[in-house]
Amino acid sequence: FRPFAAEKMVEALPASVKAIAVLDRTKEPGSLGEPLYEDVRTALGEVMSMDKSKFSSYPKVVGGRYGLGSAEFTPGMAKAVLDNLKNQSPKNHFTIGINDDVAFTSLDWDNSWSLESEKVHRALFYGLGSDGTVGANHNSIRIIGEATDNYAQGYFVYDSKKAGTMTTSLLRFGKQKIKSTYLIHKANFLACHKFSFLEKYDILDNLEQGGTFLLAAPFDKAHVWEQLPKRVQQHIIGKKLKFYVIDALSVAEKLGLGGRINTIMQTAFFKISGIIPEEEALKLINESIVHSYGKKGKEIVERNMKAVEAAAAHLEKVDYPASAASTQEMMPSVPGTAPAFVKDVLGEIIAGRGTELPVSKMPDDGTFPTGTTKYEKRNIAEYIPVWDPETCIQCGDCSAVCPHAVIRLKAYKPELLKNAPASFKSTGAKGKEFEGLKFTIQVAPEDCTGCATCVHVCPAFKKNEAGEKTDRKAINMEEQIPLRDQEVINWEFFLTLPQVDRSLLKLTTTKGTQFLEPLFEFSGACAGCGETPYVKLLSQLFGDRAIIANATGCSSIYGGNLPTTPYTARADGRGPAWSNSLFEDAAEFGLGMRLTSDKLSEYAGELVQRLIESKKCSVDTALLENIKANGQKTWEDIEKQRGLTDQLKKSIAACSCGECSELLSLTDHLIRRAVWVLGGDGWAYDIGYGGLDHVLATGRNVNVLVLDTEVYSNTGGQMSKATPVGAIAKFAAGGKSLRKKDLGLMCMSYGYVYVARIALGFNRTQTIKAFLEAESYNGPSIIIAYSHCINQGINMTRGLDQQKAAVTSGMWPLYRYNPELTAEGKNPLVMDSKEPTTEVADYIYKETRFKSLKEMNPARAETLLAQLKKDVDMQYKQYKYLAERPF
Ligand SMILES: Cc1ncc(C[n+]2csc(CCOP(=O)(O)OP(=O)(O)O)c2C)c(N)n1
Ligand code: SF4
Ligand code: SF4
Ligand code: SF4
Repeated sequence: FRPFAAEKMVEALPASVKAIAVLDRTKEPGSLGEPLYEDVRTALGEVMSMDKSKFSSYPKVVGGRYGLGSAEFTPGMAKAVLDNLKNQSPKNHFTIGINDDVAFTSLDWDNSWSLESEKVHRALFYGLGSDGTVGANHNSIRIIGEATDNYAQGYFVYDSKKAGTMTTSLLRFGKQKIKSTYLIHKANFLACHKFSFLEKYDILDNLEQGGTFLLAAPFDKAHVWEQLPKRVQQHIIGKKLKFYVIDALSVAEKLGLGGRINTIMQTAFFKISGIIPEEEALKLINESIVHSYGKKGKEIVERNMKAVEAAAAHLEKVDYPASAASTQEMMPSVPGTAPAFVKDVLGEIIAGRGTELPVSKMPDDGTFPTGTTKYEKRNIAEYIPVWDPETCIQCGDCSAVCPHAVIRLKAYKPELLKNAPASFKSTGAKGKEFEGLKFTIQVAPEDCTGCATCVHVCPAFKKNEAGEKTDRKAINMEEQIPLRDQEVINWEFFLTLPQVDRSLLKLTTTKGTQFLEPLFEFSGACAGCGETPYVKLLSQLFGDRAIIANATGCSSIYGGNLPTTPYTARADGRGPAWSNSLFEDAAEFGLGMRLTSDKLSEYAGELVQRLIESKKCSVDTALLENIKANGQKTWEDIEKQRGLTDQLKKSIAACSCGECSELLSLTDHLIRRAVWVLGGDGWAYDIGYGGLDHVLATGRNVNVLVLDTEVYSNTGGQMSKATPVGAIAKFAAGGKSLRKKDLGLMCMSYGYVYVARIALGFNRTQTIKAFLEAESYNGPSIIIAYSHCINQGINMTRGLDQQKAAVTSGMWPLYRYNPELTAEGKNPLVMDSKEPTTEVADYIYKETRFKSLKEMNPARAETLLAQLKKDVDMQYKQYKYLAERPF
């Protein structure tokens, strides 16, 4: 609004104006008012002082804040602002849209006050993140807007969780222009694309009397009614809704569409709503399928067209009784056992009522507790893994690859089973170190995303009576709903079992690491995400003393999206400290953490030394000497240091000398910390590269983990310098033509940076080794981790197969470059993968990002494949040469 044309603004105001309310979406604490309010007042004052005004007296002018934090601004709020102006002394510096019960600045408003026209169709669609609902509604708007004389409007609300979250599509259609720039509060059509939403969200509250309700459910019209919570039945009966059901998921699965029920639900919507004659609507949907999926290949187009036919055949109208007999109540958004803050604040935000929370409920300093994803209980999996103890070989692979830390193992004393629930499974623990112990693999049923990665990777097949291998494994996906109640009880019991003593574990093995408690759990990443297993492993190995600087990207979103965070703490409260600064400055942010931590521990060490030397207070000198002498090289040493510092805390708390008082706030800094910087390839290869390079060059002990999805994943798949030749990405619509940057090689050139390239899907032991070496190296280290991702267009259950194929085809060679080896006269570069044994084409053409280029432009795809093969060959020779160089 600046430069602000003062005279023009005043000129535009009619002479009859008596009062003005200036609304600003800004909060400028400390100023007299928000910027626009100040400019309006100054403009009026200046014009009036020049006697140029048409007003006889200075109008009343008040200012207020609205829409902060993207809060809604509704007709009811606009009315409240105008009503305020009518008062003799209107409230100034007000807020609208929040309930300010601390400074009492807010105006009251009536949410039910509506300006909606009865002639406008208002439709609400509740979808599951990444089920395609939003994309389908984009198409519906286009179809209706282009094929009819209706005006069309669409708005989409989604939170930042990548999967399993609710997306809301708000669509308006009508013959008259649509000017409503606010959400739909009462719709005449409502579709719920995920049955479990009905248990958690009171969505039918948003449907008006006589409206139409379309539900995707795993039940037919004869059985769906009895599965509904009482509140839902009451809405349907009370509002006399027209109720339709469709088992969209089964239809999609039979057609090979997985969980993508969008086309089916879109067809059902057109069939019921009658906005366009059915035959024409089906034709237009089919055309839009070609438009949307053409680039993804013929097969996907055909499957979706079959889905259109199937939808029309499977849609059923439900007749329902006159009274609600269900005994099922709606589920609370968080369990009743959750801490008060989680129930009163986080639970309300999770339930979608966050904007109704009064200001007094917000934490004074803005900090939110960690370890809160465990209260969300999202129940998004249709199927969950079920363990077969007899078949299991206890390898730990399922747990290692689970992107959501849902499947866990414990070994424990048999007597602890005394109070176990009847359905709790256990068997004898395998391995010498666990002799005499029992072993259990347990799934958190309500936190599982149903990605089936664990089942796919499980190497143990059940044998039949003849001793032949069957297609059943040691874990198998089974329907979640019938298992839920029983497994919730089993999970809760499992949590009461103690963690395995870390000193018993071989931490260089997959199995060993998987007994460690993950301190990163149930994140909102996409089901089957390739990034999160690395973050989880990091949290298992070093979480109790890690400080994490996170670049913006998927990892910052699933790492800390309000209101919950997956970073958690072990029973004694120790867990990772985590923060996200910006996209571009994560390395520098992490370096700052390192320098601060080092400075504080150096100072704490100085104080310990001073106490040793001065002998003036009663602190035990032997204790101080032990603390000083502990090099904290091993985990045991670190735990010992924790015990010693606990003793020290008690001892110095009783002393009032200057050193002791100062040391009291610094004792935690006597414990060795692991600083980790996390981010994606967009950050590390491109936008944050300058900072990353600078930080590595400082030689300080900072560990970097690059989660390389080969695109900017969080923002929908833009090309980065990590994108390989031949892959289609945003900004590389014709397939990338230039070679992937070799970030690892660039970092190796320093000679004093530890560098590793890893792929969990190919070699888990090498992955673990790289983490342990990087952390123990007293200098900068960088690990570049192949991370499969939905943006690559793959079957996410088989993401680890793609990781493996990337390595065996030579596209992603594995290595570790450890500068410490040079001191021993050895070559620092160790190759962990061999000469390519499989074809590049076999790897890439399982991914839509490469496949679609082949379909769109076969000649270019062939040229780029030839180039890719040449690059792969050269890359292998280059690494082989470096790894075999005499030292
Ligand atoms: C300076 C800046 N530019 C753009 C963005 C928007 N943005 C947020 S995350 C992201 C992509 C991150 O990609 P990447 O680093 O590869 O991580 P990934 O999401 O793949 O894990 C972008 C472009 C931003 N936050 N800051
Ligand atoms: S199905 Fe996916 S989320 Fe569930 S336990 Fe297996 S790997 Fe974890
Ligand atoms: S991957 Fe299979 S065999 Fe291995 S521990 Fe898990 S269930 Fe058992
Ligand atoms: S990295 Fe890919 S798969 Fe993982 S959360 Fe981001 S978009 Fe989803």
